[in-house]
Amino acid sequence: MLISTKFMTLERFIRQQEEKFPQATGEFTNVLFALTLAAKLVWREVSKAGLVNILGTTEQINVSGDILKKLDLFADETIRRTMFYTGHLCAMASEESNGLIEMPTKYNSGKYVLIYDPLDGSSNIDANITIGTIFSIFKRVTSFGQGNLDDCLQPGYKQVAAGYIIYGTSTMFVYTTGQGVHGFTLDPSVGEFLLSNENIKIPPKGKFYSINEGNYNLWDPKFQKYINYLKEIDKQSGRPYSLRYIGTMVGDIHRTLLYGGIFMYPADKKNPNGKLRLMYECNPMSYIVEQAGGRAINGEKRILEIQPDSLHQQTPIFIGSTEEVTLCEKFLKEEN
Ligand code: P6P
Repeated sequence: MLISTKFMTLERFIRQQEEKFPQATGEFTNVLFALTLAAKLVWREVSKAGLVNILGTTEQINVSGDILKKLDLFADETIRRTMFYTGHLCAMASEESNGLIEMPTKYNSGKYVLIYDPLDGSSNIDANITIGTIFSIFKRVTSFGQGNLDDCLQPGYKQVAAGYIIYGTSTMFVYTTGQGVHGFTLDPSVGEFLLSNENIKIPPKGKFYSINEGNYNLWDPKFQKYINYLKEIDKQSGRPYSLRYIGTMVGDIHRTLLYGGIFMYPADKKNPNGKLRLMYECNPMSYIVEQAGGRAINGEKRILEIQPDSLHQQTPIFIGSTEEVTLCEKFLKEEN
């Protein structure tokens, strides 16, 4: 069978993107290549988790107190091992670890910083519901040697790349380097991510809202008013909206990216700064959604403009179609 000319692999696409930058040294490309390998290694375990005794929990508790699933641990260690030896990273931080990851001395003075959530939505693992890996890449700000917190705690608009791998009905690698958002679907028969969604653009409007309504009584009254507005019956304005929520940020935002709508995790009485982490979840997803033509705010400003002061800080997030985020923002900023 002739290989279709559409056979655009992720590696070839990354290489083509690099050719647009004559001054490129290839280091950044190698970091992305290593990430695609890590994605395939994690996919291999996630896709057969039900078959081997890898489900269930470990006795370890991670920084956010979630029960650490065996797959979480596997994904975290796989990404570390694959990324350690690129030689192009000076610092790495995982959502599953307190501080910076200890890197091998000979390989810890590269140009880039990798911040990642190895397995987002892991509470869904045993129910075979979509989970994902999220990554964010910055250029270092210190001049040489091992990287430090200063290299990590940069505002999101300084990211040089962000992406996620979604392990769902099929496995996709979706990423941006500031040249649009592109999606690649894994063809397990050849073990390659093939271009399936070039230059993804989020619809300006959407009929889905995505949120954990169980927290309704914990929300600010202005936000409750906005959610009630979405549920009113008014054909002319396309209301009521439909609620879609799977409890995995990667899955909920991937659907929002493709179908339009809005995903939200606001502050509430239980989580006064919101639940989701700025560095590991909100920054990368916001960079992607903005690159696809959408918006991402914390209620006051762009997520990407928040100056982080700690690796695990949380932020409220309202992200998705421009018109939907702008409507939500109007309610949040309403005078009392
Ligand atoms: P809740 C998963 O644990 C996660 O970090 C995100 O992937 C998801 O959007 C959110 O938390 C779900 O939180 O409070 O609705 O269970």
